[in-house]
Amino acid sequence: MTSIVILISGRGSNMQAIVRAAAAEQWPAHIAAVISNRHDAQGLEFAREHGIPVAVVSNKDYSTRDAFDAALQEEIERFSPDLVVLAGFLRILTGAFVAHYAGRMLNIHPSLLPAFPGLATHRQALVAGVKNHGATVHFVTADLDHGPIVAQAVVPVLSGDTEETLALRVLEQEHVIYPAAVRSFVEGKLALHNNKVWFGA
Ligand code: NHR
Ligand code: GAR
Repeated sequence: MTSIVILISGRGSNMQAIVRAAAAEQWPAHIAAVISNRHDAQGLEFAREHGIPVAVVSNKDYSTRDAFDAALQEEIERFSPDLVVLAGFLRILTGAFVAHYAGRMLNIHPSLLPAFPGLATHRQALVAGVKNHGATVHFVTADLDHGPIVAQAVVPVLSGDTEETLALRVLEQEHVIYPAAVRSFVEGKLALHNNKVWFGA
């Protein structure tokens, strides 16, 4: 059984998609905890309702990123996870934290990386005038939004799109590719070898 800890900051719809897929498809996995850096994250409610242990480590309680990441790591380690899943988690993580979870931490980013790293990706896409946009699942490395790419989904940018309509089209695809990637990891079909993505049979 692969033990998974999911980190969120808000709505948690990707977390929900993963929790639902794990149950519906009977993955050999256990969602050990959902941890948020914000007390008011909506996703915490869903986790509680589903009997998943929740915890909050508020970045506001720590004066440095190192102190916050140390506290976050301590909380995560209570659940001894094999995999840490960032699902709309909004704090940049320090090199020491990322190194501890090397090869066992995934993120979904709402753009076709390496285009539009950082925040406000849908606005960035509309400003750039790209015809296609999407989402990327990647292993997390110290280099923000530049870790080895696991999966991508492409959606068209349509005339009349706003950040909201575009975000929704991308989010629907996130809910497809993120659970699929996590499933591959728990089935031992996805790993990071020498900083390259390995897919097994
Ligand atoms: N940490 C590392 N080291 N590497 C990555 O690839 C990471 C990461 C932490 C989070 C998610 C990422 C995204 O998918 C992610 C990838 C937050 C910010 C950010 O600027 C940027 C990228 C991502 C997440 N955060 C601000 C900060 O100062 C705070 C913003 C806020 O609190 O609202 O940490 O987009
Ligand atoms: C998702 O679109 C995710 O890709 C994005 O935020 C949304 C979270 O939604 N992540 C980031 O922008 C990370 N910086 P959710 O909380 O409903 O999963």
